[in-house]
Amino acid sequence: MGEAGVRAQHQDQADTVGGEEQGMRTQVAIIGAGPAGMFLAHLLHQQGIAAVVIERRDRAYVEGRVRAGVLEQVTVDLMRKLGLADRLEREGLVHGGTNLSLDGALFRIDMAALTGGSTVTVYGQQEVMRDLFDAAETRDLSILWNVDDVQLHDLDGDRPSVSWTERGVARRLDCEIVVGCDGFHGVCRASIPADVLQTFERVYPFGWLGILADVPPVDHELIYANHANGFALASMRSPTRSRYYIQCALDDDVGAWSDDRFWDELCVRLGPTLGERVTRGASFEKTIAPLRSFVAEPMRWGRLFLAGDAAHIVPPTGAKGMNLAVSDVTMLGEALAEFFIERSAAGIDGYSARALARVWKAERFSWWFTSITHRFPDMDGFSRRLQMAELDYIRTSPTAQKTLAENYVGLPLEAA
Ligand code: RFL
Ligand code: PHB
Repeated sequence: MGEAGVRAQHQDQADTVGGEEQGMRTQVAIIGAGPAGMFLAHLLHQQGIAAVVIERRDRAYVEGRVRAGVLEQVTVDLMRKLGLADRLEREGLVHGGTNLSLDGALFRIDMAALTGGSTVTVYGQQEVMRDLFDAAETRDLSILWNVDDVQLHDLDGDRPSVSWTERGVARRLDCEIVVGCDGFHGVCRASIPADVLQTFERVYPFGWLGILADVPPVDHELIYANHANGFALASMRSPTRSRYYIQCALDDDVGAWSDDRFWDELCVRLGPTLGERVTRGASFEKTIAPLRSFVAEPMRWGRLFLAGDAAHIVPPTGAKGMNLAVSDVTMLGEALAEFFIERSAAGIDGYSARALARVWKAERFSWWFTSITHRFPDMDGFSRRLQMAELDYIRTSPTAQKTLAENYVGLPLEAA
């Protein structure tokens, strides 16, 4: 059956139930239009599988959130496969190396040389979302915005459904599969019974204060800096737009950080040589984000599948969050194609274990990279010297650099 046929069969407006509840039918209901939800919607569309995306906010809100900046090869590959990479090829900044700094002394990790040519690409999550939404309009994907009170039903049978309200009107979507792409604070994870769901968590005793400013970045690559005052990260969005972060207290108030105070502290943490090269300017974004490691297991219950931040959170140090959302839905897309096209449940049955194997490796790397670069409140001289030794070991050992590099560019998506 052609794509149009699938859509006609599954997205017909169905009956009005009880004069109020308007029902629809599709194959896959996707909750959340963040990176996980939108990449999955495009993947399913490419395979001719009908899907509806249900999002609590509007497009401007989702696209406006300043978040990830670094794409792994897995993510770049998926954008290419989906025909979404035109602007990425033109505007993305390909980085073959990254830099670490200890109390101002800088050294470079040549990721490309250490991994046989792998790189990362700096291209903001906002740009990724814009490309996903623009193409969704052109391809006529179904996205419902501004929905309230999403609830999932009958997940343990083979005819689940989703209900919500839209401008006060009750709506319902009957489907075969529900995918929870609704982020850490979404509702889907909570639909898994408490005696099935296991969660694992570390909350870090600090946050990241991040700014955006239209000034040239201090370096053409990223710099992760460990300083006695705390962590700092020099990143970018383009050759004329910088993204900087400094570690701050969890109860810090953004209002207490004037631009001058931010630039002064950033320059201290980057050290005198780099600090002198920092171009200062007015910031147009300034927010504090807490840091957390979190994993929910399993990532599937009945006909519900979790993907992205709905199932796991990493501290941003490893730049893994959005990339993990992409690797989850790449695996889930394959599994759902097997389910709908080949009528085999093998892929969906293996999804949770396959996804979690990669998730836990990214959790380990993000936790480790956070632990060697940040200042912990209870840190004594012993712990500080261990950090210094670890960074010096990385500086001097090609073996240690290789381990860091292969994790940073992203581990391969192993076969199912
Ligand atoms: P998202 O992006 O949170 O999207 C979830 C969507 O679901 C909607 N939603 C609901 N819709 C309907 N009904 C409900 N009840 C709903 N509840 C929620 C939400 O409105 C939202 O639109 O999750 P997703 O798709 O899993 O994507 C995850 C990524 O956004 C996240 O992991 C990254 O931003 C993390 N991250 C980074 N990731 C990287 O790969 N590289 C980076 O360099 C990187 N840097 C970062 C980051 C995250 C940061 N912050 C602020 C947390 C830097 C920072 C500072
Ligand atoms: C970013 O540019 O926002 C960014 C880069 C690297 C990270 C985290 C965030 O590890």
